[in-house]
Amino acid sequence: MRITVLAGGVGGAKFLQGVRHFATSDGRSDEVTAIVNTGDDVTMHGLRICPDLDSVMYTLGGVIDTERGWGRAGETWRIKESLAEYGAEPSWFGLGDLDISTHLVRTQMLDAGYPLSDVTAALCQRWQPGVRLIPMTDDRCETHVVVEIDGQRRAIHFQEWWVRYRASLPAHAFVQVGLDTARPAAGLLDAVSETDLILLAPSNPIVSVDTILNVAGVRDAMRASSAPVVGVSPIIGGAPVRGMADACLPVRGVETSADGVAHFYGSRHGDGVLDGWLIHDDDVAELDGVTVLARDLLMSSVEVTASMVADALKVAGL
Ligand code: FO1
Repeated sequence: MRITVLAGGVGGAKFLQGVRHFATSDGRSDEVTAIVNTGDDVTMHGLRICPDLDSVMYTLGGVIDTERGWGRAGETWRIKESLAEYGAEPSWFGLGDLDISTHLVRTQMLDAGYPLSDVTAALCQRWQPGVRLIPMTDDRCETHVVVEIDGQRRAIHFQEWWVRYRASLPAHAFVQVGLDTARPAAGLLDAVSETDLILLAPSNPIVSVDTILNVAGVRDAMRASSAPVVGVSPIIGGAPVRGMADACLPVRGVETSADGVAHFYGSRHGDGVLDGWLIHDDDVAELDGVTVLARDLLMSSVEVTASMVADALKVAGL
């Protein structure tokens, strides 16, 4: 079986660990492809940084700092300290010494003309994630957030809003610079049309999953695919499992609930993408034409997360 997952960073990476476990357990040898959000990408200190791709790659490669959820385990910060001594900005964003090697290789390859999808494949040669990682686009596309600072309305990079301000500045809008001309990365549309099951990871619905869906042709390819689409709710008991999705959902008028997110993704029978929706035991959701299943959605172990994939198959009638 071929399984394609749309994913963001930390939550997406954890979910993919369970998908990979499912795909390799009980004698299975399913092929897993992850289509990863690149709207969080940014250039700092001349280096191209792809936080979601790296969180997925490091997590599946077994070298993530599990406490932070980003960057390498056993990291040191000598370069960050040295940059601070120069007064080099931004000082609010930390690049670890080990992590910088990834950004150096990526930046060199991009500068040499390789597309991000090839660069990602090359980096994955090193970490062997066991899942094919495809960035949503090879084109530059970066999420910005419209906020008010000192009475002035300004658009700042998503990383500045998320990391520097901890999403505490009220967001008026998200603007995805470059998204209107971004084309799906090589292999992406095939991974959607030539698959048996599509999963929406419990990632941030607005700045991760919807960003991927909004790359030209992706939503249409999902709606046209013969593979069922099953989403996993990132909201448990009315709050995001992790991250600060509740700072993003209201910006797009979405209620922070399993039902609100289900309606945001929409049913494939309407103008949305979902055939199935997994929600947590205590939550409720109802959407015409979408099979809803309530179960434990806390990713407490890879086995529990893998059992979500088994339930997604049931919901999809596979
Ligand atoms: N998150 C932080 O909270 N502080 C940081 O200094 C920081 C640095 C960083 C460097 C590389 C990288 O790949 C990720 C990094 N992150 C950092 C995490 C990340 O930027 C965000 O959590 C995501 O973009 C939101 O999904």
